[in-house]
Amino acid sequence: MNKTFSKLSTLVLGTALATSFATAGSGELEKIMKKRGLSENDIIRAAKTYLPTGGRDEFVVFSSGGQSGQMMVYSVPSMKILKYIAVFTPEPWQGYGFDEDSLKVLRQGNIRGREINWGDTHHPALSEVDGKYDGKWLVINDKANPRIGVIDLEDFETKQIVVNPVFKSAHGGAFFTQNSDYIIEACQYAAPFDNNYHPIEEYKETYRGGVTMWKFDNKEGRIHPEKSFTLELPPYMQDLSDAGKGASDGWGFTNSFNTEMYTGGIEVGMPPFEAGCSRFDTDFLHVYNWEKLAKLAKDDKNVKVVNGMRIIPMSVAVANNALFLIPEPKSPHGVDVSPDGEYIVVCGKLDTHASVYKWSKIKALIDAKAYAGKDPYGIPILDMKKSLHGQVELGLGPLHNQFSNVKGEMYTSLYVDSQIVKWNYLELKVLDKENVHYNVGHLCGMEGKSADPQGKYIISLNKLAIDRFQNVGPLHPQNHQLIDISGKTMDLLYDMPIPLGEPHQAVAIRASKLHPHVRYKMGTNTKTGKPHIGKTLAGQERIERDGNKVAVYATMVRSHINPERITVNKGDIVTMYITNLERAEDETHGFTVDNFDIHASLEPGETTELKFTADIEGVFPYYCTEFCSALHLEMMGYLMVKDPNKKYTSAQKLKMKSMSPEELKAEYDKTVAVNAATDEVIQSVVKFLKDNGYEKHPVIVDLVTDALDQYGQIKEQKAKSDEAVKAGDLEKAILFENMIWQYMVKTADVGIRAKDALVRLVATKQSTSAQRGEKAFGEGGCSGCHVIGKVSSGPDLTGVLQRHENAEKWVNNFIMNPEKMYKDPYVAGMINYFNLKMPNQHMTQEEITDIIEYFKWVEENANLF
Ligand code: CUK
Ligand code: CUA
Repeated sequence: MNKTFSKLSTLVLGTALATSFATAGSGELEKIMKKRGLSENDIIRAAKTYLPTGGRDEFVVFSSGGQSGQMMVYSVPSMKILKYIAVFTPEPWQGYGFDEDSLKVLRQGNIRGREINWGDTHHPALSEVDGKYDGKWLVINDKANPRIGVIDLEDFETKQIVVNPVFKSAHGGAFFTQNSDYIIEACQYAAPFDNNYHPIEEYKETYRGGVTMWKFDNKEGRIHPEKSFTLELPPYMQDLSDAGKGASDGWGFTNSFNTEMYTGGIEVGMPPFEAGCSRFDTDFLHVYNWEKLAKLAKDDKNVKVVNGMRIIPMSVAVANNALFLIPEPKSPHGVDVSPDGEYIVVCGKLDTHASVYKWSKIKALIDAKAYAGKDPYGIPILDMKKSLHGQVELGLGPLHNQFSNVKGEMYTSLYVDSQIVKWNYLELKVLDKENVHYNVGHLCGMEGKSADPQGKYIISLNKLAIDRFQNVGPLHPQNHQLIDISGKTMDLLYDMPIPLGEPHQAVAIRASKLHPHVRYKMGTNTKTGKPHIGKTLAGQERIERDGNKVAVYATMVRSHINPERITVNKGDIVTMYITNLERAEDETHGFTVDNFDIHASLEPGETTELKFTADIEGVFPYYCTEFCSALHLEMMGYLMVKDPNKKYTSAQKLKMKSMSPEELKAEYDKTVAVNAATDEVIQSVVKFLKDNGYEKHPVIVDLVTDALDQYGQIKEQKAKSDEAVKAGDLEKAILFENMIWQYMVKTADVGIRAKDALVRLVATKQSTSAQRGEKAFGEGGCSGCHVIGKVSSGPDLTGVLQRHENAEKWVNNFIMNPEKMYKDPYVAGMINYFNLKMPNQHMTQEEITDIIEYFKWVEENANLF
């Protein structure tokens, strides 16, 4: 009832808004709405999510990439996908796994000597200080191969992968403790800790669950496996976890879904796993004091070491009052700790309720040793009722939770109902429900699992898309839906197909908390952050040979690779160290040698190592794979592999007609003249930049510095050219003059980019009317003869409002009825000069008014044209 009313009021408001737009916009908005069948609410939703060109969003989301083994970065509310981050799977664009340095990171994820080239990522987590995101590190688990990847948010690159040596899968991670001291990872599928065969009949005796507490250094951003430990747990299929915070800091919570310890066996006539796993009414929430366990783990007498992992046996944890169980509704999924750490919410996916546990009640039972019993492994059980704050019926298939900025308010996904439910966990009542499409798993609030949730939006991470998008074959994308939660009731704003893998969970952070850099210190190994052993500066390029090992120290800068020819013997092992010498933002070069399955992406300042065996004979072009400048295609060289055991006969030299000295002289003069003309253009751009105070804008200064860098190379080339002229070698001089031209083109390329950027920064803002006027000017036919800032087939209109008495009226009348003014002496003069009559473009009065507004804007910014 409430909801219908509010939706109705949005509609009314929407109509009013659209009407006012429509009046202002000469009915254009109305026309578009009609043509595209859009409702007023659609327009409001579009406005809430639209990001004008060049704009920035408020939040950045890091989403798991599911079976792709990668991560996805997008921004909210516009839902623009910004990047895929390579983590567990080779990724060619970033060169991940195709250059030696990233391959080293990828291969840290080998398991028992085997290469693993994919991952099943589920739960990303952001590093925290006092339970709040600090924007420094991002980690994610791989369920299929028990691993955690660590990503540096300074450059959004994976820096470390650690393998859990005792788990065989890892689902219940990654979750940071509130000051990022540890990362929680629970195993899910119980299995023996060792690597031996154990018959399934000995499941209860030899299969184990567990929680690994990975020690994390928040300064350096690395996991330290030697300082980490694992808490042994019964084979209950531990599912998700969360770290306590505030009141419950120092504790961890992990739920489970097979306390029956059922082991299936369809093939021997047993009912399937799913039947036996959900026989009991309750499973167990595991509650453990990780802070105490961390201290215990330091002492050898408390641990047994398996595959190098320090394991605290259940008996030790129990003897030290550090491990407890509480019944929870059967087959739960999410367990989530409230922002203040006082409430722990568990959703049973086979139960319609959410159970809200209260930490102070749990703690009191623990302190009083008031146990309701013990499980078969001797772990004390706390009474469920006495631990609960209460339960609420939410709907079918509640899974995961997120908190909002309003105290007591939270959001839960309902898998079976395909809904998001908003409810109050303090007052235990449901507030609102919103349909999603379809079957939501996790949901993502803005910093919604931190101690400082921001509210505003919820993203529903739906498993299915069914009918929502263009059919792209039987494998559908998933569907992330953005929901506005700023009002009393929720409103679904936007659908985003996910073209990568099933993203189980995503985390969102305020964009203002992220400070990634745009370039590296020259010669950096980006995977270690230290200077690369192959760092090569300009002038240090070389090829070194040691037996059959060839080391190439190369550089890349617009638009050449140095060296440009590499000749090796078949069978040589070639190592290439390449440094991108650029300082300019976004001047990435890519590098590959055709047919050798290697690729690197070199960001400004980065050095990378590439390695291959030249095991096939032939000629192989290598080239830059990023369109980095106007001379990008020319950024190439040749790898020539010759067989040392073969005799090669040289090809017959072609007799080419050589140029006469006069022809050479003519070409030389022409090249020099072209350079002089190009230089004039450059100088005019430089003058424009200086006149408009470019030094005041750091982004432009960067571009200008880069342009002048290129320009600075010309002197040396000119000297070489002059030297060649003196030596009588005009052919060589022409080549050097051409090189000068290349540098000029590159200078102009960046210079003009700087000019355009500067114009945008310094021009006054266009009014909506002027914007429409510019459009009408372009579409109405005016631009066919008039170019602003230039005389073309018609006069330049800059200053047109200065040229006439009562100019606005004059221009208005002239556009409206040009024929009537052909006799006006000024107009007659123009007709005579251009040999053209201004035609009647049949503009409306509104369009003409807008065009005059545009002319005013042109006039204000006349110096920029
Ligand atoms: S899980 Cu997939 S919907 Cu791995 Cu967190 Cu719940
Ligand atoms: Cu460098 Cu293309």
